[in-house]
Amino acid sequence: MDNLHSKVSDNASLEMLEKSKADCVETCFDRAEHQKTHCSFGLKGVCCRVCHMGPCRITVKAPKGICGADADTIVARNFLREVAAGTSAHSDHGRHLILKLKHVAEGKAEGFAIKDEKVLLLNARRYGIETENRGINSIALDLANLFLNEFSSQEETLKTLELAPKKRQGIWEAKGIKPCGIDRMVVESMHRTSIGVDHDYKNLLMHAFRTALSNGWGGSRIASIVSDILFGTPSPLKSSANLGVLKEDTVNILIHGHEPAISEILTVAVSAPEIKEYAKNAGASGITIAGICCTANEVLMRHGVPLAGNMLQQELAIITGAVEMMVVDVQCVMPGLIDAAKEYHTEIVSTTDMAKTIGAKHMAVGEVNPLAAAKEIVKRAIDNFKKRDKSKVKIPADKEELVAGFSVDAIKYMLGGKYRASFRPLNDAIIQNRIFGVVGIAGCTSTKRRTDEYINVLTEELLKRNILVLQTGCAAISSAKAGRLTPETALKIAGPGLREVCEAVGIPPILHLGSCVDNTRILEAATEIINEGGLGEDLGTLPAVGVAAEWMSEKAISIGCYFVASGVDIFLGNPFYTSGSANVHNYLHGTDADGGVTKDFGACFHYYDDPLEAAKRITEIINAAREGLGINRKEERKLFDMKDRRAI
Ligand code: CUV
Ligand code: SF4
Repeated sequence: MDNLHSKVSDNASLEMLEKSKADCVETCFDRAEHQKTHCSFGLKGVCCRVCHMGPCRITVKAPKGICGADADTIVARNFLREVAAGTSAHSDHGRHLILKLKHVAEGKAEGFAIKDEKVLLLNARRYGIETENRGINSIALDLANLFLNEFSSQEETLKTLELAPKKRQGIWEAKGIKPCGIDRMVVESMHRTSIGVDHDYKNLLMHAFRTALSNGWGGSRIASIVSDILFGTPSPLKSSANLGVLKEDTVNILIHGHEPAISEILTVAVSAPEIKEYAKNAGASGITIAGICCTANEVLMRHGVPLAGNMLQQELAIITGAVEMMVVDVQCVMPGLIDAAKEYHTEIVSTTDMAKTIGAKHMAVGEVNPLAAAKEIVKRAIDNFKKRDKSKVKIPADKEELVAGFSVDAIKYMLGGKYRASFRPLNDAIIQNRIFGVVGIAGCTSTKRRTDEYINVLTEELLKRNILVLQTGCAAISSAKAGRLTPETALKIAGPGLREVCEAVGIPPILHLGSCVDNTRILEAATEIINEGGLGEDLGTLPAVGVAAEWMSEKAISIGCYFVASGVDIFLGNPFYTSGSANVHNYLHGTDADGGVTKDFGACFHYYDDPLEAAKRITEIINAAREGLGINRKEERKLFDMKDRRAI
C-alpha cells in the first residue's frame, strides 16, 4: 500500500485507491504504470508528424527531418500546436457561453436569464453600446454580437485587450503581437505549423504568445464576464470538499467537466418539488449534487455546490459505489470513466453533442426546454438509485469545510467595504510589506506527481512568507481538500504580516477565484492593483508571480503563455516538452545569451521539480520587483497580531 501512498496525498483518494484494488477496477494510476516508459522523442518534443513523409524524429545521427526541419523548428511547431489547442478549449467554452447569452437575449434559451444586469451594463458601456432607454435584452444582444466578433475579426485587434494596463498594451503593440480574431489566431497557428511554412523558432513562439493572448485577454476573459452576466457574479460562500460530501442515503449525482450552463440547470432541476418527491418515492432521503474539476468550481462559486474532488479523483469518486450518475460536458473527462462505471451501478451521461464517449448514455441538453431535459437526467439517476449495491458502497469520511466565491468584485468589496469598495488596502499592505507579494496558483493534478503535494507544500511555504495566494482550478481543490480554504486554518499558517491584514479586512489568505478560465480573474485583480496606484504602471513590475504547479493540460500551456506575455513570471512543476531544442527551451526559460523571452516581455518560465526551491526563487523574484518599485523598507516594522492588539 506504500506504493499507493506515493500516488495520492489525501486520505479519501488513498482509501478509494485501495478499494480499486479490492474491487479489481483499473484507474489512471494503474494505467500510468503501464505508460511509465514515455516516448523519449515525445518528451523532448522532437517527433514530427506534420506530413506523411515522416514521422521524423530528431537524433544526434539524424539531426534533420526529411524536409530539412531541425529540432528548433519541430519543437517550436509542436509547442505552438499545444498552445493553439489549449486556446481553442478555453475560448470555445467562451464562445458557447456567448451563444447562450445571445439566445437568452433573443428569447430562445428557456431556463436561462440575465442574472447580473450590472455586469452586462458595465461591459456594454465599456464598448460603447447604447444603454439608455433600451431593454436589457437588446443590450445583451449587442454585447453578445460584439463578443462574437472577437472570434471572427480578421484585421481589427481584440477590443478586450483594452482591459490590460496601457503600458502592457504598448509592449504588445511594439512587438506586433496584438491578436485579432481568436479563431483567426488558432487557424494561423495551424497554418504556420503545417509542412513547409514557418521555420523560424522565434517567429513560431511569438505567434504562440499572440495566440495565448487572444485566449487570456479574449476568449477566457469573455467566458468569465459572460458567465457572471448569465449566472451571477460570485461572492463568498461556504461549502465543503472531498469524497466525503457524498451521502449513503441520498441519490448522488456528480457533475464533471467545464462549462457551467448545463450544471447550472441541473442544480435547478434537483430542487424542483416533483423531483424531490420522486427521490423520496425511490427510497432516498434526498439528492446530493457535487462536482468534479472546473464545472465543480463554477457551481461552487455561485451556489455552494460541494466539491467531490479534482481531476484525478474522477474515477475514485465512482469507486465509492455510491454514485448514481456522473453527468459530463467537455474537457478533462477521462474515457476511462466508462470502465470504472461498469463495475458499479454508475451511469455516465454525456450532455454535449461535441463530446461523446462510447459506453456513455448521451442525453443532450439543448435549447428547447433544457429544464425538462435536466429533470429527465435527474429522474434517470433516481431510478438508478434502486440498483445501488450496498455491499459495494464505501464513502470516505473525509470532507473539509471551505470558503470560495472570490470574484474580483467580491475581493474589492471585502477590502474596502460597501461604500468605498477598492483595492487600496491591499496595495497599502503590499507597499508597507505586510503582504510581501501575490502569487496565483493554478492548474491541474497529474499522474506524474503525487497528487496535490506540490500545490500544498508550495502554498504553505508562500503563506509563511507573507504572500497572498490566489487559486483556481484543480489547484484550489487541492487546498480545499487539505482544509486550507477556510480563513481559520490558513491564518494559522500565514506569516504575521499577512495574518494581520487578512484579519483586519476579513479575507482568507488563500482566495479561491474559480475555474481555470477564471485565471483571467487573476489578471483582472492584478490590473485593479495597477490602476489603484502606487505599485507601478505595468503587470510586469508587480511583486506577483504565477504557478502552474501540477499542470498536465494543453490549456495550462496557453495560460502560462498569456501570463508571461502579460509580464508575469510562471513557475512550472512539470516541464514542457521542449528540451530537444536548446534554443526553444532557453528562449522560453529566459536562459539564452540575450535573456530570451524575458527581454521581450519582462517575464519567463521557470521549471522547479521541488516546491521549496520554487518558493525560494519566487521570493527572489518578488523581492527584485519590490526593489524595482522602491518599496522595500530597510527598518523592521513591528507587526501586530491579534494577541498584541488585544493586549493594547
Ligand atoms: Ni479547467 S484543465 S485538470 S479541470 S485545472 Fe483541473 Fe480545471 Fe486542469 Fe482540467
Ligand atoms: Fe518529417 Fe518535415 Fe514531414 Fe515533419 S514536416 S514529418 S520533419 S518531413
